[in-house]
This record gives sequence, structure tokens and C-alpha cells, in this order.
Amino acid sequence: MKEVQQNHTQIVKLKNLSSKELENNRYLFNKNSVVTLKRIVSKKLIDETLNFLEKNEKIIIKNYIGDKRGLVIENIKNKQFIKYFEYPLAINSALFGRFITADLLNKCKELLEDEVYLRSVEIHCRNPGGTSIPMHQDNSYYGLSNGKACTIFIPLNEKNDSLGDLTYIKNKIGNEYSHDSSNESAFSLEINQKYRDILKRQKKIYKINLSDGFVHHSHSVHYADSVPSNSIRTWAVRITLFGLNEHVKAGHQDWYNEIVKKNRKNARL
Ligand SMILES: O=C(O)CCC(=O)C(=O)O
Ligand SMILES: [Fe+2]
Repeated sequence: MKEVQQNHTQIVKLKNLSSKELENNRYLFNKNSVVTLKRIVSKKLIDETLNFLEKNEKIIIKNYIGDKRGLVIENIKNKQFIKYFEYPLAINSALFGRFITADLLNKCKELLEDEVYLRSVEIHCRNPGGTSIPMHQDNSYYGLSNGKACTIFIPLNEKNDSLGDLTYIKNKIGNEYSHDSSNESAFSLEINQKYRDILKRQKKIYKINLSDGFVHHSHSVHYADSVPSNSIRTWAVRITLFGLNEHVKAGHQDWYNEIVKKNRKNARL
């Protein structure tokens, strides 16, 4: 009898704690469009993933070089490096599938306040001497009516807040900026020049540890500078979830196709 009561008390306590944490995360998510999640992957999984990617990079490039959408590479000093790769699940689901836990999906569901589904899993790389990523909001690409979508960005290296790494700007969910076409490699859209300089001042640096990750909303404003050539290479696993009840705005696809035409040789369709 005594034991049962103790257990009961413990469960209530835990529940209170997690709902407080959740409330705080929801508040920060709505305010900044991004939060950090602690210990969402194990160091063992990170190690295995880095090993796999380093061992298999050449094979991935060889097999997917013709697929302009699925693979974006950078040529640096006559060598080819992956910048984005969209099919990690197709080549090793036993490894990359382990990033998509029920716990992670639940946390994102709570943050978005909607049922979610898996939209994509990608590999991203910041290569020494590599190109920048223009300041953008992901929903300018997705064109979702309510923007209910989020991305879990999981750095695979300890160093992930140096010049050239992904940088977040504080922005409230619901606040969308208009975008112009951009010529950056694989990025066809960027926020209007007139807002960019002001926004850069709202830059927020998050200190995260290896095994933590970011969750950013599709209204999050972010960018990355070009990577200095003396940096270390950094890898990330990027998972995108969409709200189950979302739909693409009328006219978005036609508008986007026009933008892509302007940037045909760089863009991923
Ligand atoms: O490749 C990166 O570092 C960031 C790409 C990005 O904009 C995103 O994950 O939404
Ligand atoms: Fe983005």
C-alpha cells in the first residue's frame, strides 16, 4: 500500500515537471520560432552516423550526382563535398531511422499544437571554404497556409556555433517576411534586402551540447555565412515534420516555379 502511494506521488511530480518544461518551450517557440531540445540523440548514434557518412560520402556522390534535387555538392579545391543529401533514409534506414523517435515526434507535436507527419530527412554539411545560406524562412519554400511545420536540426559535431554555421534570428511565429529570388547555390529565395540588415541585429546564439538539437518553426528566420577555409567541417541531420492539417496556399506553386526558373541552374525543384 505504502509503495503504491509513493509511485503515485512520483508520477504526479514528473508530470508537473514536464508540463512546466513544455509550457516554457511553447512560450519560447512562439516568441523566437526556435527552441533547443536536450539529449534527443545518443552520442553513440552520432558517432555511428559520422563514421557512416565519412566512409560513404564518395559512394553517395557517385550514385546521386545526376539528381540535382536530392544531392547538392560543393567543389572546393578540386574536391567534391556533400552540402545537402535528401535520401539518407533510403540508403540506411536502420541508422537514420533511429533519429525519428516517438519522443521527438511527441515533443514537436506539442510545440506545433497539431498532429504531425514526417516530410523529410536530410543530411546537411557546412564545408570549410563553402558557400553561404541566404537569410530565409522555410515557409517561403513550403507555402503552407498556416506554416505549421517544424524542422529538427541535429548537429553531429561539438563545434556548431562558429562563423559559417546555422544562425537563428529571433522572430515571432506568425510573422512572415516577403522573399525575393536569390542566386545562392540551392537556395532560390531570401528575405527582402530592406529587412535583412535590421534582422541581423536580432541574431541569437544558442549554446547547445552534442546530442542536443534545435527545433525551428517554418517562420523561423535563419541564415549561415560562408564558411572560413580554416574551419572544421560540420555535419547535421535535418528532419522536417508537417502539420497533418496543413495545405499549400493557392497560387504558391506557380509563383515558386517562376522563382525557380530565374535560378534554374542552382535550385532544387
Ligand atoms: O544547411 C543548413 O545549415 C541550414 C539549412 C536550413 O536553412 C534549414 O535547415 O532550414
Ligand atoms: Fe531553412
